[in-house]
Amino acid sequence: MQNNFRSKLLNGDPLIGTLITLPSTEVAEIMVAAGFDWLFIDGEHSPMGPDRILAMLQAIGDRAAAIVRVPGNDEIIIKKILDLGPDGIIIPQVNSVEQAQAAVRAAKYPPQGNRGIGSGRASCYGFEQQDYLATANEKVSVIIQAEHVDAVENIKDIVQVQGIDAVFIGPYDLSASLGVTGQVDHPEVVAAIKQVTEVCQAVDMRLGIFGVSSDAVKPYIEQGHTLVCAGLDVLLLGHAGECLRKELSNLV
Ligand code: 3PY
Ligand code: MG
Repeated sequence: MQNNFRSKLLNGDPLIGTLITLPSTEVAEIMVAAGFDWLFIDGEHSPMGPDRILAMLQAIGDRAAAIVRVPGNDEIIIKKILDLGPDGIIIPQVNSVEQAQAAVRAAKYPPQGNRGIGSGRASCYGFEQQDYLATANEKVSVIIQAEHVDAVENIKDIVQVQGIDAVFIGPYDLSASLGVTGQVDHPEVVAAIKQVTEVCQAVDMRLGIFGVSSDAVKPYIEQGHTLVCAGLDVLLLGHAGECLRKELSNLV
């Protein structure tokens, strides 16, 4: 865990990350070596469960920030993942104030929430228990995803929920909820993202977004999104392999 990811996030520092979906500690190490500020470890759309996520966090150490997307907005899974000691969590599909409140409740120790107390890696297996209990609410980032038309409709109220550090837009699920599945550049998707962006900026809420490439995220960086996640391991590997194969095919 890094001590300063949350303060950088709240400060609006640019944080460039990439999405890790392969359950490979080597891939995590490679992306650390590539110099990303943060790694988005996907517990939602990957085979990774808590055991593998633990290994990923151990491989990353404090050389990059590690943010885990939990598979759902569920207090049992949120506490299990937080006990592994990530720098923060991303909660998918937060579409209402009630869901945002539930996410914060599960992620924060009392009095802000009702996160259960364990003695996992987060607290150095109990050796740093008191210190972790005293500081976790301030150190661990809670990031919710706006990725459904319902979230767009409710965003003005969602951003008022205390304890949310950033809103991370999921353009793909958003496109599906708008009936234009996968068309992340469709005008309706772009308009929905603009609406979320404007509401967040009006209240100084930090913003993030995913895109498959630097071109995909560039317009949003220009609009002030600071928590940027570009590319994903499988596509990076696949594209590099395909390019190499094509170059060689042209020679033979
Ligand atoms: C989406 O585009 O739906 C995402 O969740 C990206 O992380
Ligand atoms: Mg999504």
